[in-house]
Amino acid sequence: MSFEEMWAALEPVGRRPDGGYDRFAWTGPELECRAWFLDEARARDLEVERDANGNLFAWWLPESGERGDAVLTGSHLDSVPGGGAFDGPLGVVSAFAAVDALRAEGFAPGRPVGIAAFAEEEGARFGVACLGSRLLAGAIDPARARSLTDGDGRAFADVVAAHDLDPDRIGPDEDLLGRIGCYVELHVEQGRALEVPVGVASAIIPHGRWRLDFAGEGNHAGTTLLRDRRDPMLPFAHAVLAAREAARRHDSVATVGKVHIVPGGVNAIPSLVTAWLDSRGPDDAAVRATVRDVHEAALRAGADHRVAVTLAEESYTEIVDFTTALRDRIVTVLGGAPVLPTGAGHDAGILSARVPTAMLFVRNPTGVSHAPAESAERDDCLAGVRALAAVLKDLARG
Ligand code: HGY
Ligand code: MN
Ligand code: MN
Ligand code: MN
Repeated sequence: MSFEEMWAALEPVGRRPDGGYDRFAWTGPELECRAWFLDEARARDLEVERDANGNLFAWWLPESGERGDAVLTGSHLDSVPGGGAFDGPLGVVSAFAAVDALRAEGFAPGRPVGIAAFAEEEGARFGVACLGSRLLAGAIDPARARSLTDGDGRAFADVVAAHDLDPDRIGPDEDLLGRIGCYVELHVEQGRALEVPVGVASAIIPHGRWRLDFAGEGNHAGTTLLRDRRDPMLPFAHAVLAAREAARRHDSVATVGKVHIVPGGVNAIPSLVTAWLDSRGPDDAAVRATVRDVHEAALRAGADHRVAVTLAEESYTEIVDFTTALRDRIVTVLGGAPVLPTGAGHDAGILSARVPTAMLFVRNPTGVSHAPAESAERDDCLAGVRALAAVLKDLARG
């Protein structure tokens, strides 16, 4: 099956009328994407593996049957709410297409070649980004992961159990990690820096997510005098504006989103507002100073309105400098390529703490991501497949 045919099969899954995607971990559309992955793997006689965390792997084993020192590629199949078509799936479809291209030219790998689809990379259902790769790499406490809940209050432990995974076995898999020699992830560019079809990642900037809770007093919107109100929306609003000010001050980027207003009626003052702060920047100091300023502004406004404000760090990723030797080798294989950092988090960023890791980017003409306008031209996608195939061939030689 060609790249175009695979893309055509996957593209409609979970697409909303506005062109965005809702592929949340272990929900209908994402389960359909998982089934697609397994079908594509079996159609190629690749050996399928699902780890205890729900990450999927398809292995192209060498004649020798050797399973160690594998060259792993792939990405994720889940999306943010209303996300684009390419963020994640482009890396997985390109991986299958690259294996097809290598087989078509008669290449026989001396090392295993693996294709991964990591679970809950966006953290759209359980709140922690790269949850599947964090569990695999030992970058999150399994007990904490088990207790994570989705918007309906369903615990991660219960959801994975409903899909034949043992919640007590989630966590680092040293055997699997020990079999991975390196990981190369192809991903659509999330920005508009690339002026040629394919680039190579230098780094992922530091980034994290914090949860803000604003606890006031629910009351009637019509009969409660201003002086009697403890409206959590006010300190929340201060936090939103403070995020932009702090980002400007510290040369970072900060976003307040995923807002949950309880109870949410138009004629009731809410009792609780929960929001998530996403802060990213050139270094840890900038990221944390941004969060500090937002928190202080929210606390000040909270005091003015007798609203309790709490801040909790949900996930944090230090700067990821991709493995220079691997990166330089890839640039050489490609005959030269632009090398650029990214402000987006990736499973590659998590795995880089455990195995040599690199990323390829495919040009995105709109530069938009995490939204329906996310795009990549067909010719650039095929250039990405050719680049990935060349890199896998170079790395997987015996
Ligand atoms: O949030 C991110 O940066 C990534 O797209 N998961
Ligand atoms: Mn994303
Ligand atoms: Mn992604
Ligand atoms: Mn009433």
